[in-house]
Amino acid sequence: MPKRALAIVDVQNDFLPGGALAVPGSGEIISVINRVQPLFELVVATLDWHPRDHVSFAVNHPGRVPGDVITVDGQSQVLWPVHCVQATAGAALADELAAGRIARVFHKGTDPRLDSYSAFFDNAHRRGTGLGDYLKAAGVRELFLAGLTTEYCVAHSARDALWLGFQVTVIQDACRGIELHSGDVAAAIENMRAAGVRLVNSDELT
Ligand code: VGL
Ligand code: ZN
Repeated sequence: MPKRALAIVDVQNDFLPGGALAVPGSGEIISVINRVQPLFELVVATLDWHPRDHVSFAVNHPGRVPGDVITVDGQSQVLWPVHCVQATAGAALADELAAGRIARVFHKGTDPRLDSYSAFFDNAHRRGTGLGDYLKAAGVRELFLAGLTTEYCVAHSARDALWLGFQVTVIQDACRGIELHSGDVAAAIENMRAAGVRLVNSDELT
């Protein structure tokens, strides 16, 4: 049987209720993620891990507000509130997330000039996080994704994982989206499905 891994994407305080970039319903996914972790031979996690001068923070662009979209070095960049600043409480994994089975944590979004939604590569596909090589070295063929946010980090990670040759499944009830614009989450799910991502609910997993 090919080895199955679960990647827990960005389940960090700033994306949870009360956080700097709180994602609606995000508190509900933690118990789901904790419940499914034992079904996987390997569990990894990612952390959005930005320097304070990060390009994605609206405050670093005078006159801009969160939700604005700008172009930086040819890359389209959505602007966000300050979130997941390296080594702050907001960037820490959620307290209630069971962390004992997480074999390794991968950091992303660390380049001040370039954002990284995907767990594998920055948005310009210039540098890898090490996750792809790590999973391949561990013999992983199937990657399952859970976490935040459905239409940004989960969707971009799913796309890159397919590109790297993994079979990819998104556990839908273990993810939540920002829905900056209404319909964004549904569109991301349809794009993933069309690209070859399998979408399941946690109760379908064995
Ligand atoms: C994310 C917006 C900004 C995510 C990260 O984890 O989906 N979204 N930074
Ligand atoms: Zn971010």
